[in-house]
Amino acid sequence: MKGTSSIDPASLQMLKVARDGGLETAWDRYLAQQPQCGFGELGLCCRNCNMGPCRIDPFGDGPQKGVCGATGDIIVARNLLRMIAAGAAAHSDHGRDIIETLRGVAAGEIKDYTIKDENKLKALAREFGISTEGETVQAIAEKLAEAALEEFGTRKGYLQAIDRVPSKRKEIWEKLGIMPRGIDREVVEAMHRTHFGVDNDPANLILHGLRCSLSDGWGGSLLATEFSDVLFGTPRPVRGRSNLGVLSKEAVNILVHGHEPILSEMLVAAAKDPGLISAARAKGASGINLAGMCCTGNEILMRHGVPVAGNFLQQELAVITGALEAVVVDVQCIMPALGQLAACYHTKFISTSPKAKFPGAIHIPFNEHNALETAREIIRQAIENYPNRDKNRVFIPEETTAYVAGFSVEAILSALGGTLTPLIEAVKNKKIRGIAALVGCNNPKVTQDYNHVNMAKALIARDVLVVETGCAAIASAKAGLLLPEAAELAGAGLAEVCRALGLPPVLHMGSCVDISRILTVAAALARELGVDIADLPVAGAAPEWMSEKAVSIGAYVVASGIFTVLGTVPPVLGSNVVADLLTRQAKDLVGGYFAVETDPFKAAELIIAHIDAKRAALGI
Ligand code: CUV
Ligand code: SF4
Repeated sequence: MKGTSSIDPASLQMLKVARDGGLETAWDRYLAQQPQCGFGELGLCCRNCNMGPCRIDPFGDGPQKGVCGATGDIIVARNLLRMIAAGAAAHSDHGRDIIETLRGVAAGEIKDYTIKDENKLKALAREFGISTEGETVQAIAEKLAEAALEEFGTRKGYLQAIDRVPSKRKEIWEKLGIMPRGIDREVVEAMHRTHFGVDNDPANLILHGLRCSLSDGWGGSLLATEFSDVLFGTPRPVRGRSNLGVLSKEAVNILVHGHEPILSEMLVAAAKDPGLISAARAKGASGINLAGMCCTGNEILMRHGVPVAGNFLQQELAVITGALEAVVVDVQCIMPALGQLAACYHTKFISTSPKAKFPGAIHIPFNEHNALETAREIIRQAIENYPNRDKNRVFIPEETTAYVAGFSVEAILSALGGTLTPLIEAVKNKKIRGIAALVGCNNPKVTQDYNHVNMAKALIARDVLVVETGCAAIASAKAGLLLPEAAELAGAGLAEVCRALGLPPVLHMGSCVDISRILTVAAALARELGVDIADLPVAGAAPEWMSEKAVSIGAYVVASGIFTVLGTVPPVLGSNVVADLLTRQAKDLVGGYFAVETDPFKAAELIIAHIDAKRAALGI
């Protein structure tokens, strides 16, 4: 859908408010960037050394080599590897912060968090070969945290969670030499290889890109998920509300945006503090209303049913409601535009991470050691700010939609009665045709939520069970697809399964790091069936992706053997060699491969055709 900004009525109303008020959003800035740089779009510019910058003429009239002699193929491959490295680094550094927190809790240095899921702690400890017999929870947690931190620089050969993978998959990775070793090591090696004068073979670069991404999917992201569950609780199905209408006209509104649940969990706790609630009332507010955005929103909606105000492209729109006392952020996917925009209102833009400072933000450093007190201070500042709200400038769209989220692997298993067998049976007898994972961001190149929602609907209508994370899942929440009632939009087979189990046809499995949950289910299904992950009737898609994290995700999903459709074009089309590697040769190498399809209906057809082919090969 070209030329329209969003299919979300709340976004459309807010965009009108923005226009009327002369306020600029990402959509305006996107237009102002037109036409975007053609070299950049194709991946053909290089700034990796100061003989450059260099660019390759895609039409063949101008230079075909950089100053060093690098061809377009080399430049495109190097640029892609750097994108993967940045994405893997972001997820993995997030994972490290969670593990460090667990380590501090276990050592008694961090007092404001507790271990919420001891069963998961013990299960992980066993996975790492740590004995749990007769040990205290504290002692187990300390050893487990140490072992997990080792994963970032481990020299034991490969990452622990690789043992979750079917042996066929391991053999493929070993044969190709892409078994992920240490988590940090693969990112460092990616930066080394793309330094001037190192790796100049496109295929060799891309193979390392796959290895680096695997250290994210089966490493950093997976640890982020598992250790968040240990610390904050493993998600269970929970109901909540979504979209900008969750903001309140009467209450102190605090929006928490970013990624790491270390911050958002503590804000959830502090927002319940009776003292703070009465302080809010003393200022004339009805109470404190905490709402989430993007992935940190997903973390707290999964665990607490906290309302989610929207996905990536709604961060500015939330400010434009004029009803936010504070936007509190940590890391990732936070637009630097927020500072200037917040200054047009009474809204305080509060940054909290030493890693992420923003123009126009008030910085309140948050760390695990002073977590609750800092969370209280942040909320206090928001409360103080409430009288500054200009009621005449408040416009909150009515839109809210209920959702059910919280489908961790454990929750799915318990919905299935403890084993994967009912799911496998439903797939075998074609009530469920296959499974598609829809993940990733919004991007102003795509009408907001148009690809997400239409792809999800097209897939469930054809009996494909859809599992989601990230901003894709929030799009489905807003569209009402995360409700058991949405089974009526599903094909007869899927609808029957959903009704029997009380499940929505689209399962919200969490934040972007929680794509590791999807990998874990896929690996378990493959092991159960005695096949490789690549043999499953399963596919992935990132219909509106924008971030480098999404590039790393796409790479590890493909490297894990899963066909993946991208809904926005990655900057690789400047090289036929690289494009061919990703969309064709990858199939022979790792089983998974990419397709690019910007039309969500055609993308759904690609997935259905892939699933049907896999079913046929399995003889089901
Ligand atoms: Ni981490 S990576 S915009 S919040 S999904 Fe949302 Fe998800 Fe993309 Fe960012
Ligand atoms: Fe140019 Fe080569 Fe330097 Fe890149 S590495 S900027 S292509 S000289």
